[in-house]
Amino acid sequence: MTDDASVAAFARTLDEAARSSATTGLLTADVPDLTLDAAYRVQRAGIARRLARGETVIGAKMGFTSRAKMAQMGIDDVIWGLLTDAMQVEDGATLDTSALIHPRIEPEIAFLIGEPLSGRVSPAAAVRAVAGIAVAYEVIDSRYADFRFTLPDVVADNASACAFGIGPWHAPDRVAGENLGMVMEVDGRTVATGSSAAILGNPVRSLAAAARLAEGAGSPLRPGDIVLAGAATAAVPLTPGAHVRVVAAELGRVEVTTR
Ligand code: OOG
Ligand code: MG
Repeated sequence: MTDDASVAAFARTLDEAARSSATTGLLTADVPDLTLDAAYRVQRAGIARRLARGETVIGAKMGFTSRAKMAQMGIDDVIWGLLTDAMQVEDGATLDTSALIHPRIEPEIAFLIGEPLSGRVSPAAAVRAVAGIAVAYEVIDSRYADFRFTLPDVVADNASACAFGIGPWHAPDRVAGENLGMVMEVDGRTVATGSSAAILGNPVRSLAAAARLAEGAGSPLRPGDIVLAGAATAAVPLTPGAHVRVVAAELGRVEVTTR
């Protein structure tokens, strides 16, 4: 049952779970044959609820673009979710985690789109649409218990999107973005290390995948949009009172403190 009314009801359930800091049951427990297509309709209906509250879409996030994430979550299909302005945390700012369910943080590479981008493009063509590249972190907070879900469930839940922060932008011609060493530290202790090459071999491949998903969704990436290419390592739990720093070779660092 994935008529418009069910899609809207699922979107509402997930949205209310996020807003009340409570997990909700898997959609596939109700609808075992929930298609990916229906799941993306639920995702868009959830975003429409945010837009109705005054938020704006400012880009997209890619999911399961690294083996580390595929292995951690047991899913190996590349997906996307949408980012809104309310999810962005200024570099160095404090994030209040008290209203979150069970947040995790992961190190990412972000792209700033300079030219409209959509459709089946080569990674080289995707790079030509890029105005900037930066180190980033993403805070994910699944609305399902224990971060356990199937592919359609996590797609419907906007790919667990919750919050993100971006370091200083760099010109893409100066930094290629492939094979940059990455480190995530919590309170000065290294909790994850990896390389941007963990993201589909090169994060620009993730950007090309985003262009393909943008075409499927009928919403091309626009100049000024941000694309999070996906985590380079597994995610780690994010607790209150933590200071997290993500560093990428050549791109500098981005930081967040939690309370
Ligand atoms: C889904 C989101 C995956 C990534 O970077 O691979 C993701 C999840 O892990 O809950 O954001
Ligand atoms: Mg991520």
